[in-house]
Amino acid sequence: MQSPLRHGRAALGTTIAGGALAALSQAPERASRLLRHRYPTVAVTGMTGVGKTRLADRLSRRASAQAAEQGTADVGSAVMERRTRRDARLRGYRFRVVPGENAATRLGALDEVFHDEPVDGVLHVVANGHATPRRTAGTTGTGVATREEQLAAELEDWSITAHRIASMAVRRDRPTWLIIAVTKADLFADDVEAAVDYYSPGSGSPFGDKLDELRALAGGAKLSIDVLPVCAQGGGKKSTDPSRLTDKECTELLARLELRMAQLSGHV
Ligand SMILES: Nc1nc2c(ncn2[C@@H]2O[C@H](COP(=O)(O)OP(=O)(O)O)[C@@H](O)[C@H]2O)c(=O)[nH]1
Ligand SMILES: [Mg+2]
Repeated sequence: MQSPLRHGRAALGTTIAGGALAALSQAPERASRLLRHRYPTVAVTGMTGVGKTRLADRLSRRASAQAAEQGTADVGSAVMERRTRRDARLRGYRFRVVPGENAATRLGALDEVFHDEPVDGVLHVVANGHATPRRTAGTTGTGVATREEQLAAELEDWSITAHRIASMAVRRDRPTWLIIAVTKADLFADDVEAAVDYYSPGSGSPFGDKLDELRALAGGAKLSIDVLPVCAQGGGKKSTDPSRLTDKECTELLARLELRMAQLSGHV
């Protein structure tokens, strides 16, 4: 007669073997789930010149400041930029910077991040009307556009992106997070609160109304929305001008944004 112990062992062995086989067949799926958990994908959207590349570079600790200072950085990239942030605990983000308007590759990039390989979170970048106008080919000097024109263009750009986010959010079970990053805060240090209000749900502003629409479409439980001021480059080393932000203040804003992203991604 078989001892209960041996029987138990045999059963245990089978279970382990079965478990290992099952694990093996699920390996790719499990690996991708682990990758998504540790390195969630983040779409970085917003119109040309608002500061998407700069912000993604700061968040991924990539040194683009030098390129910008040397004048080699190209405002308004036509291709989707990919950046990965890794921290010491093997957690981070995979950023996908979607080209702004004017780029022929924009629609494909929007399809990719919101449909083909839907992202976990969205960082929509706005600049309170301080987007750097893109130069028209063949001309020199910076392009000109009033702040009102810039805000109108931002709103139009946001309408398109918001619809994509809504359709992605309704298709999935897990919630999607959205952060409106109000960047270049160093340029409007005295008006940061007013700017954040303008970009907030329920504010009654044109942008706020669009956010309310998005929330209604996606369903409140399926979409979390945060609005955070940030700046990707300091307002000056040790600014004594109270209307500008210091490098330190910018770094603090960036840290707050990073903390929120970490919370939303379950990293902390
Ligand atoms: N003052 C200031 N300028 C910024 C900031 N972020 C980006 N810029 C500048 O704005 C311009 C556009 O930035 P970029 O990241 O290329 O915009 P993108 O077209 O959205 O990728 C560049 O000249 C940047 O140096 C910021 O936080 N503060
Ligand atoms: Mg760019």
